[in-house]
Amino acid sequence: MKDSSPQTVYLSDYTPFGFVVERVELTFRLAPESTRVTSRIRFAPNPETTDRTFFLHGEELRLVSARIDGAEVTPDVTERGLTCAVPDAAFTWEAEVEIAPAKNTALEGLYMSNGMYCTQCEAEGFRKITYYPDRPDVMASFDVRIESDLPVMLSNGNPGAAGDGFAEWHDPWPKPAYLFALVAGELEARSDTFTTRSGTPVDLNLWVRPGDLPKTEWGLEALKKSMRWDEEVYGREYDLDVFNIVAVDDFNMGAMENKGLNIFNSSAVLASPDTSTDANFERIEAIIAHEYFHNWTGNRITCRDWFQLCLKEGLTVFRDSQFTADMRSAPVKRIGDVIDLRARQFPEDQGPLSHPVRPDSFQEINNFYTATVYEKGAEVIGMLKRLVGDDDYAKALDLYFERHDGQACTIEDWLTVFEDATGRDLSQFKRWYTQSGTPRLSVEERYEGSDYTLTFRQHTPTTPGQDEKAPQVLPIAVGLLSPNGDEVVPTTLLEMTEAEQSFTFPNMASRPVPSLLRGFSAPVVLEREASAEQRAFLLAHDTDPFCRWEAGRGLARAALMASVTEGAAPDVAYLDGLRQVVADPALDPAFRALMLQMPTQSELAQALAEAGTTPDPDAIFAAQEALMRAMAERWQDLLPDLAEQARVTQPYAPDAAQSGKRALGAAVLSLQTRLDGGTAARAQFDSADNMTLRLSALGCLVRADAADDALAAFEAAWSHDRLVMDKWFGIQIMLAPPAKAADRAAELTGHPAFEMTNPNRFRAVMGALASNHAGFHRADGAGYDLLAHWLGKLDAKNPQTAARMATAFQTWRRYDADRRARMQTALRTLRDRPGLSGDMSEMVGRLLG
Ligand code: 0A1
Ligand code: ZN
Repeated sequence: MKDSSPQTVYLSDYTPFGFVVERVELTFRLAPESTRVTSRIRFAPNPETTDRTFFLHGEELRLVSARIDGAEVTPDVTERGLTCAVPDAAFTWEAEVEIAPAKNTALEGLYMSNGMYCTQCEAEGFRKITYYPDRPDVMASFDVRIESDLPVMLSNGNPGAAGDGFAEWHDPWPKPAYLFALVAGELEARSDTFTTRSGTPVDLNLWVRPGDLPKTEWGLEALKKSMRWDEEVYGREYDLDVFNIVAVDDFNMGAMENKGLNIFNSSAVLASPDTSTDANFERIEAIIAHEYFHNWTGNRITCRDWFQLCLKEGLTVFRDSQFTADMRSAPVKRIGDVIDLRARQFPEDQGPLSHPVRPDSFQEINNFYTATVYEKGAEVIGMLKRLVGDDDYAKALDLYFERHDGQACTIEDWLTVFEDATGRDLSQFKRWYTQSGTPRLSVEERYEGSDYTLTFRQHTPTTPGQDEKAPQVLPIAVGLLSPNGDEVVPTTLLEMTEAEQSFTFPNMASRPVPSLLRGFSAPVVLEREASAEQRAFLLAHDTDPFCRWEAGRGLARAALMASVTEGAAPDVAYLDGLRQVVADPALDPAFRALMLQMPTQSELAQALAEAGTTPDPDAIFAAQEALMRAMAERWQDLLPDLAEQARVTQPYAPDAAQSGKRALGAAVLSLQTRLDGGTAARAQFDSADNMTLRLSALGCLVRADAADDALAAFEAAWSHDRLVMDKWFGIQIMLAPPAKAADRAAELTGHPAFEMTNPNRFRAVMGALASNHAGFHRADGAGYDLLAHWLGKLDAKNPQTAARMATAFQTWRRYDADRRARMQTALRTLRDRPGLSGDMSEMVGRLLG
């Protein structure tokens, strides 16, 4: 483990490495406690610099021997790497190291999961495998030989010689070390072939432990769809003879785009109707696409340094959302993405962890795989596309691939491509990459003569380390509706560049109703004092699905806030307006299900804090329950009809049409449970023939505190399946009545199947607690103490996952003095633990500010 005083690295300090790597040859002799790795690396002086310091990263390695051009050398070895005197000209470095994959619980570098060997090298895991310049701008082709008695041995690139006890792999595409991968184990594959549009056949394999083969069909289909889509939409073809995917049970993140050998968290690739929900199927399709798309946006063109992470991640998330929009419903995908952005990125950008999409300093890069880099990074690309238009976006992307293939690039390179392809000056737009915080946008309307004028003001509150904020380029998509509901001005893109700016629409016969920020055209908080009538009007008439949904969401938020702050009764006008939309059989059931989804308790807490009211988690929970109950009571006559509309009669398929119906059905069942205490939910639980229906019913029962029998039956039926048991652990905490959530989580840490070293299981318990808003924020601090205690324990074994989960505390400043003090104490106790990791120490330090 690294020491707890990591150093801060600055973007402005970038310098190239003094050597280029011409070739890497690696041999692995696998053994759980003592794997031997020998490396033979050809270095040559880098003509771009005169600095010839020869420093190779290396951590937790036992150096057995080192040679330069065949002669033994004795390098200077520290905890972080080695230095050595080297010749002035090209030379060959050879080293042998010993590592212990079986002892690696951090899941970075080479480790073991269920008896199989696997690797995770992004961002800085390769240095735990051998000594190497472990930085993304050092790219090389790799030859790998694996020796073991395991039947399957895989690495990047194309297969070479293989025989009894060994397998060789050759990757012709120069790559940084973070894309290196190795897998060995008793695995079986579902296989297929994909023929690229230029006619080259590619062998596809999805490798799993033998019992998991029935869960591989969906993943492989998703891979083929992704390969075809990238050819059709971006003109990108695959570039090796094989594409291997491996499912691994112990994995810190969702998946990893290693060249030609993607490694997946089994939860992000394995699916079957009986064990996975519709949401799981959709997520798997998206993650397979995401990792596959990285082959061009990340692998063929990579990042110069880790500050440029959004170069590959923002673009690849943007590409995978386009893919999902094409495969499923574009408006439903967009609304889902906005819900997610507001739930995860907005709190980050408005709290102590706020950082620019391209950070300019960090201590531990693992802590910067954030919603800001990924999701806001994707929003920035969406804005760029909106501003330049679809054709110029396509031109710019073609130029990007042509100009930078095989290179390690920066955000400057990316923006220059857009400037060159479109003739636009993007210097102001670049602020989206360098300025942190969520811009707030307010608007005033004026109607004079026949001129209708919208005046916008933008302002970004200060964020840690950034006191001054400059105006950003905001693409604001606007439509105007006449009072009778007709659209009089179709979607028009206003380009705002000033702190305050007006846009006039002449010749308006009557005062229109504006539909603002259509499609959520910029990731801002729209501060708009729309009246309930205006919102209800937009809910009924807006042609833009996002704005229509947003109008309903705004009404729900206002009703809930009034209930929390003034004890107002549930807003009947809102319920009746919503009913019109929800009952409309012409509308997509998935869209109607989204309309029925209430603002989250955390979102309400944020909105209250912004309005100057200290949020009370119990009051928020109670208000939400009261509104749902009122809705259920007022719509009693409608619910059976809605349930019928949501019924699927065909055999199960995880497609958009069926999933939409089941999502609507789940929302209806949740209302029904408020009326019958769980009778309908129990009936659905018992008769369900797929996991989506079973789990939504179980969730209703848990929320009604009537799930004991169902939970026992579920456990008895599924104790053999880890992924299903993660659902079982999670749901009974996530949806537990708030007073019980922390106790339930504590109790489940004593369950024989609770394994803290498995990130999925740890998240199923502790992540679920953090997501039960009122449960986590229980007034006596039990939720805080439990989470902090377990984060401390996990930190000693797996700092990366532990530190990520500490983000649950990022909103601590919102709450009342008592809760604040309890959260601070929990964080300080965590901070003061002996041997705290660098990851966690950076995180807690930033959280406490
Ligand atoms: N690059 C992968 C996810 C990933 C990110 C960070 C990791 O370790 C710090 C590992 C994997 C992706 O975007 O899918
Ligand atoms: Zn990615």
